[in-house]
Order: sequence, then C-alpha cells, then structure tokens
Amino acid sequence: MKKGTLIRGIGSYYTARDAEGSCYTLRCKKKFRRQGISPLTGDEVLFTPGEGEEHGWIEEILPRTSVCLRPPVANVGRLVIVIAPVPEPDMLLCDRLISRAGAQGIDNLIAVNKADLDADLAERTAREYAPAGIPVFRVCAKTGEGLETLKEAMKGALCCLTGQSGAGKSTLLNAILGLELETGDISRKIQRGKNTTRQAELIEKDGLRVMDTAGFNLLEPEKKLEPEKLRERYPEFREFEGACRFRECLHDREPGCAVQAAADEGKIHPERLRRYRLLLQETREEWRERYD
Ligand SMILES: Nc1nc2c(ncn2[C@@H]2O[C@H](COP(=O)(O)OP(=O)(O)O)[C@@H](O)[C@H]2O)c(=O)[nH]1
Ligand SMILES: [Mg+2]
Ligand SMILES: [Zn+2]
Repeated sequence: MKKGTLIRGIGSYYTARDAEGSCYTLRCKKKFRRQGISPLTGDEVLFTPGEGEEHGWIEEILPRTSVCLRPPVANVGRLVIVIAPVPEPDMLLCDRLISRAGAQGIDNLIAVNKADLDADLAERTAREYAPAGIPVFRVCAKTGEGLETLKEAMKGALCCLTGQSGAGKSTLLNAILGLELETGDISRKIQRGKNTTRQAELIEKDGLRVMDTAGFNLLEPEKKLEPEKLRERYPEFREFEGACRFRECLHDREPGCAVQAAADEGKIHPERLRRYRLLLQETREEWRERYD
C-alpha cells in the first residue's frame, strides 16, 4: 500500500499524489459508503495503485485535522481571509470566520488586498487584530506589492482562501502561484452554469499547498455553540479572563468587566469587542433555537 494526498475528485474518481509527486487515479471502496464517509480533497489516504491503465483503490482515509463543508475539503490548516476596500469589508464575517476556524484548530491570517485603492486599510485592520495575534498583510494583486511576504506566511500549512466575493481571492492566487483561475467577470460565471461546477483542487507549487477554491461558506453555521464558549475564541481576552467582577462574566457590559476595562485602556480593540457582542447576541439566539 502507498500513502498520498487526494488532490482532486471528479465523480467517483479521485487523484492521489504521493510524496514523490507521482499521481494515481483511484476509486473508493464500498465500505466507506456503508460507513457514510466520502473522501475529500485534502485527505491523506492509504491506497493500492492500479496495474497499468487500471485505477487503484483507496483503502483507508487517515484521521482529519479539520473538515470544511462548502467547499468540501479536509485538513485545511490555515485560512487566508481576504478583504479589500471594495467591496466594503464585512468585519463581522471576518470575526465569524476566525472564530469558527479557531474552533477547528485552523489558524488564520488576513490579507488586505487592493492596496492601490486604499493604502491605509491594512494598517487599520492590523491594529484591530494585533491584540489577538492574528497576522495582517498588506497586498496588492494588481501591482504585486506584498505578495512574496504573503507567500512566505502561507508556507507550512494547507491553505484555503476565503472572504467576500470580489475581494480578489482568485486574482491573488493567480498572482502568487502563476495560475489562471477564473476571476472577476460575474456574467461569465453565470453563463458557465451549474452543470460545470468544479470541485476543489489542491495545488502544490513553490513550497505552497493551497486549495484552488475559495469558499464564502467555508465553515458551516453553528447552532450548537454555547454562548459561554464564544469568549474562549478571542485570544485577546485570554489574559483578562477570571479578572472580571463576576466569574461567569460574558463581557457583555456586566459591571466590573475586565475585558471592557482592557478595551478602555487600548489593550483590546473596541471594534473587536463591539463585534464580539453582536456575535454573542447571535449565538444566544441560535442556542435558544438549537432544537428547532
Ligand atoms: N484595483 C484592484 N483590483 C483588484 C485587485 N485584485 C483583484 N482586483 C479586481 O477585483 C475583482 C474581483 O476579483 P476576483 O479575484 O475575481 O475576486 P474573488 O471573487 O474574491 O475571487 C476583479 O475585477 C479583479 O480584477 C487589486 O489588487 N487592485
Ligand atoms: Mg474567485
Ligand atoms: Zn467581563
């Protein structure tokens, strides 16, 4: 048996690449279907290669470190959240992605693209996320600014780009890896229609491992997050946990809140705290509706 990574799947055929870079066409044994498991791009598998032109068989799917559902990919280790001055950045979405990724053990970085349109957005964003230890990079897919630095930061983990449509994810990947992914032109995407929906593909190039797909819905909504657990997903709260007047403080304007005090002193960014409270509200509502 050999070991490899699934780099794509089309219908019931999968392509695995082994450590030497050789590719193998494989099918999935029926036992997986019986167990309700389907192989995902990014999966590490054990397989028996086929003889000659024959396809081989996936024998075993190794334990996954993370699973994203839309697009369906496994083992993403780093989320590259792309924002830009245009379309207007949705920072609540950004925080939501960070929270969900962190809960799956996926780390995050933020790439602020289109520096040619607003050179300061990256700086403002960096200030918001510095207390959380989330790296922010100023890049410009158009001029090439910051791309080498971003590329370095993407090494060492299987990356997936995410963020609002139009932020420039495809353009960035093209610029970083010298690819020709479809960008921009919405009408073309619509024309292409539903029947040609492409599957995620894992690209390994120049020491990077990246999904060629970008998901707005990379992480599923969570109906079952206890409101008390949300605060644990804010790294910048950690050093103040336990210092509030009330032990069960959710940092939602309770009196004597140490997190609020830290924000007043500039140790936590007030915008992050403000949005945390919005997500807390949302989490409470979803928690109440969890059995619906
Ligand atoms: N001005 C400017 N436009 C960019 C830049 N990067 C991408 N774009 C444009 O933004 C639009 C959306 O890009 P695209 O890569 O398709 O975004 P995606 O939906 O996130 O994949 C396209 O018209 C790109 O040409 C940039 O750095 N500067
Ligand atoms: Mg795109
Ligand atoms: Zn508090």
